[in-house]
Amino acid sequence: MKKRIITIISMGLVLLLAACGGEEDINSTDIQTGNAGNSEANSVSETVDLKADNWDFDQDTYVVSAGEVTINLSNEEGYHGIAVEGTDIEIEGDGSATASLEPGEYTIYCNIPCGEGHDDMVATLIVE
Ligand SMILES: [Cu+2]
Repeated sequence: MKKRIITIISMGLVLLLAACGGEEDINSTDIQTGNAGNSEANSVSETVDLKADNWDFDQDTYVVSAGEVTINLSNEEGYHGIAVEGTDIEIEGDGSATASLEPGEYTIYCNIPCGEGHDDMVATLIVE
C-alpha cells in the first residue's frame, strides 16, 4: 500500500513540475511579444526642416535615418519648391511631404523656375 501511495504522490509531483514548465513557456512568449513592440518603436519618423532663399538652401547636405522621412519647406526669400530625385517628395512653395526612404544619397533640387540662380539650388539628402 505505502509503495502505491508514494507512486501516486511522485506522479502528482511530476504533473506539478510539468504545469510549472508550461507557465514558463507562456512567460517567455510574453517577453518575445514585448521585444517585437520595441523594434516597432525604433522606426521613428524623421523630419527635415529645409529653408530656401534666392538662390540657395540653408544647408548643402541634410542627413536622416532610413524610414519615414518628412520634409518641411519654407521660403524665406523668393518662391521655390523642392523635389527629391527618385522619391515621391515634391513641394511647391511652403509645405511638407512624407515618403518612406531607403538608405542612399538623393539629390534635392528646386522644381520651380525661380530666376537666374535656379540651377544652383541643389542640395544632397543622405539617408543612413
Ligand atoms: Cu528654382
